[in-house]
Amino acid sequence: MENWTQGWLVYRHVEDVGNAQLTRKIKITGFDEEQPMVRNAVAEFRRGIRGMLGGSVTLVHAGAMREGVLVSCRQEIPAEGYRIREADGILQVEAADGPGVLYGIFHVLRLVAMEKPMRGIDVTCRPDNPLRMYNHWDNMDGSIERGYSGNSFFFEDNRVLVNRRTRDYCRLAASVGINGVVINNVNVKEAASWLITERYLGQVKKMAALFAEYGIRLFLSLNFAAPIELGGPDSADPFDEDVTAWWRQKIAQVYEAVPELGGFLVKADSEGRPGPFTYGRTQADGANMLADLVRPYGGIILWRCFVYNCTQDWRDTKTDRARAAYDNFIGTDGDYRDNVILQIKNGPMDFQIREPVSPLFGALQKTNQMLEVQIAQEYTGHQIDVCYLIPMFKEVLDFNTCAACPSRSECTAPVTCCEKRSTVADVVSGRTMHNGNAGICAVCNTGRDENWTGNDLAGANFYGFGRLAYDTGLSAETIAEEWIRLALSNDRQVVEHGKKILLPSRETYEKYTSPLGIGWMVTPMEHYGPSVDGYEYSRWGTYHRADWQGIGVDRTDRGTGYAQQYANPMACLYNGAETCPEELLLFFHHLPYQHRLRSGKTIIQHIYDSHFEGVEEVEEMIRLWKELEGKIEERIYQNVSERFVRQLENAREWRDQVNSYFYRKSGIADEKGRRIY
Ligand code: GCV
Repeated sequence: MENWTQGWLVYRHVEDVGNAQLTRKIKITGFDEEQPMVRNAVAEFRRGIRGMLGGSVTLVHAGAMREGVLVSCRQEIPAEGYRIREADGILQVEAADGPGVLYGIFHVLRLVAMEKPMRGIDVTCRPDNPLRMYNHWDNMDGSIERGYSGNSFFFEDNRVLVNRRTRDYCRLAASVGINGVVINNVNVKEAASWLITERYLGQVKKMAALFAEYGIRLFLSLNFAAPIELGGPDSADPFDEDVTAWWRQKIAQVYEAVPELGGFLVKADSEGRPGPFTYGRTQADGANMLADLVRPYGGIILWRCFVYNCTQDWRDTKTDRARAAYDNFIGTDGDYRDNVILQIKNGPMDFQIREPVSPLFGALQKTNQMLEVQIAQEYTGHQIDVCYLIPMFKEVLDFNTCAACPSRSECTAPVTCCEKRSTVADVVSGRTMHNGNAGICAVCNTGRDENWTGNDLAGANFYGFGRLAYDTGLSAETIAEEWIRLALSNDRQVVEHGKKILLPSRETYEKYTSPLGIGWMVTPMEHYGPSVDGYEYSRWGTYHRADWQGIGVDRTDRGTGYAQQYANPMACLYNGAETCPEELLLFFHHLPYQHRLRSGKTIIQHIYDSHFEGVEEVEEMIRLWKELEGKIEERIYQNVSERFVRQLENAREWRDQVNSYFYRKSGIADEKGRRIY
C-alpha cells in the first residue's frame, strides 16, 4: 500500500487560543456552495478544524449565524485575493473568485495551526505574481529527471495517474497559492510526446479537471519536433505551412478534449533538443507560431531561454556559456506575441549555489518574462543535504536590474542602487509590462516518497516557493517559521532550532562546496559530491580555469565581456575586481591566489577557511537537531537524522578534496596549519 504524509497540512492537534469558537460554523454567501473550489474550501476547512481543534464543523445553509466563518463574495477584491476580518464573533472571508475563497480558507487554517488568535484580525492579501507554477521534470516511465524523492506520482509505466495522491498534491499546491503546474519533463522523450495524442487525452483531461477544482491550470511540456515524431510532416520548421497546419489540427484536438489546459512549455534548441534555429528561424518565430494557434483557446506559450552551445571546446576561452541566453534572445525583444512568456533561469549558467542574476531580466523591455528557479536540489545537495533556498530566491527577486535607472547607459561610478529601482520582482510580477503575463516557476522537488521531498526539511522549499511566489514581500525567516510550525511543531525550541538550521543552510552548503561564485566542481552528470576537475575539460562550458597561480573566469571587458550584458551601473560594478561583490568574485574575475579580499584574507586562505567552517556548521546543525528528539514526530526525526549523517560525510569530502586540490595547485599552506591532504 502506498502511504504518504500530509506535509504541512497534517492538521495536528493545537492549543485553542480562542479560535475554536470562531470556527465551529461556516456559511457561504454570494458563491454557489457546489462550485468545486468553494466545496473544496469547505471540505478542507472542516477537515482542518476537526484535526486541530477537535469536534465538528457545521455548514450553515440559511439563517443568521451568531459566531462562525462567513465566506462572501466581494467583487472589489482583486483576482485570487481575499480579505479576512473578524468582528463580533464573525470571521469574514471575502473574495471575488474561487481561488480567493480557497486561499482565504487556507490562510485561516494556517493561523489556527500556528496558534495565532484571530479575534480582531483584518488582513488583505493579493498575489504579487500572476503565474505561480511548479514545473515537474517527470517522465512517462515514472522516473524523474533530477528527482531526489522517488518516482513520479503523475506517471507510471507510460500511464497517467489520477488518484487520491493527485488530490493531496493539489491541496498542498493550492494551500500555498500555486495556480499552474507543468506535469512532464521539458526534455520530452518519445513517450511523453504521446501526451498530446488521443490515447492520453482522456487521462490528461481528468487530471486537468481535478487541478481546476483547486484553481490550478495544467500545462504540458511540448516537443518542438512533435510533427516529425508523431507521424506528421518531416519537418518542424515554423514557417512551413504543412507544419503549421499539423499543429493547428493537433492543438484543436487537444483543446477540444482538455479545454482547461493552460498551454505549453517548450525547451527548444537546447541540450540537443530541436528548435527553430535548426531551420534558420528565430526563437520568436518558433514561439509565435505556437502562440497564434493556442490563442483562440486562451492558451499561453512558456518559452525557455536555456539555449546555449553544449559542445564547447574547453580550450576556447572566448565562448562563454554565461553569455548565451542574453546573446540568443536580446535581439528578439519585442518580437513575441503577448501570449508568449520567456522563462528565464535565475542565473546565466544553471542553478548553481551562487550565480549572478541573469542579465536578461531588465534588459528585455518589451517581452513578458517569467523567473525559473529550481527547488529540486540538483546542484544543492540532492535533498540529502539541507539547503533552504528561499533566501537565494529573495536575493534574486530583490536584485536591481537598473532597467529604470536614469544612468543605465552611462558608466558612472559603480553604484549598487539608485532612486529608481527596478527589481526582478517588479519585472516578473508584470508590474512593468502591459498585459500581466508573467510570474515565477520552480522546478519541483517532489516524488513518490512517503514524505514527498526525500528529506523532510526539503518540504520547506516546496512550501516556501509557493508562499514567496504569492507574496514576494514575505521574509525567508517568516516562511521558514510558518513551515516549521505547520509541518513540525509549535514548540518554541523546535521553532528556534528549526530556523537556526534552515536559514543559514544555503550559505553553509556554499561554504563547503565551490567558493566565491565559481560554481560546479561537482561529480559530472550526477551533480552530488566533489570532483574539482570533473567538468574542466568537458564540452559543457563550465570551467573554473584554475592553474598554479590563480583561479576564476575573466568575464570582464578584457575577458568574455559577459559583465557588459548588464545595465551600466551593474556592469561597472562587476567589471572591477575591487568593486565586484566578493561572493561572485571568481565568477567575474581570474585572480591570483594571493589576491586580498576586503576582509584582508587572501583568496586561498578564504577557500581553506570557508571549507573548514562549512563542515563545522553542519556539525552544529546536527547538534541542534539532536536536541529536538522527542519533540517532533519520530519518523521525521529519523528521516532527517539519517540524511544528516550523509550530509556530514559529503561536506567532509568536499572540504578535503577542494582544500587539497588548491593546496597542491598553489603550493600555499594554510595559515592556521590545519590538516590538508
Ligand atoms: C531538464 C540542466 C539539468 C538537466 C535539465 C536542464 C534544463 O542541464 O542538468 O537535467 O534538463 O538543466 O534545465 O533543461
